[in-house]
Amino acid sequence: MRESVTAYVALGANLGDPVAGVRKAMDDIAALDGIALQKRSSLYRSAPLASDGPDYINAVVEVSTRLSAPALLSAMQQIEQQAGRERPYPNAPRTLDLDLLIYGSASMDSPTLVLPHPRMLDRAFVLLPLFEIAPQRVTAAQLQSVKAQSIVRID
Ligand code: PH2
Ligand code: MG
Ligand code: MG
Repeated sequence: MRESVTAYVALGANLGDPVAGVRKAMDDIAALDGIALQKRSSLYRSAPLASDGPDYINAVVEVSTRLSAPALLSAMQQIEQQAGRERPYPNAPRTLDLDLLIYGSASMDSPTLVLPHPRMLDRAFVLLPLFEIAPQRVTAAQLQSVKAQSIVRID
């Protein structure tokens, strides 16, 4: 069996009750077989970036798991589906988005999964919550590069 791997998942929602949706998704991740939830960031509110609709609520969690990266992704997609996720067009508003950011030291580029997440460094709504729970994973220069994006920590 493979060693346990530390992974980071970004949560985002801007439809329905996004605060409740993100909190429930954290609980759903914690309840999964084969995944141990290690850390949850605060929740953050920000305007849609290259998307539309209401403000987003975002957060990041740290998990440890013996699941493979594709199996972890698939488990996250099942939770998105249970939350009523629809994909009418790219970057559409959503009830729940769960993105695999980092899986151990894995670097991969398949049609279904790119690691680390290719856009994570462009997004304050990923870097700030990631920095909160895993400061060793984010550099000062990376934080500096998203400083112009307005984002509020809400709890
Ligand atoms: N997710 C996107 C596109 N834009 N903007 C915010 N503020 N938060 C998000 O989670 C987000 C976004 C694509 O997944
Ligand atoms: Mg996303
Ligand atoms: Mg996604």
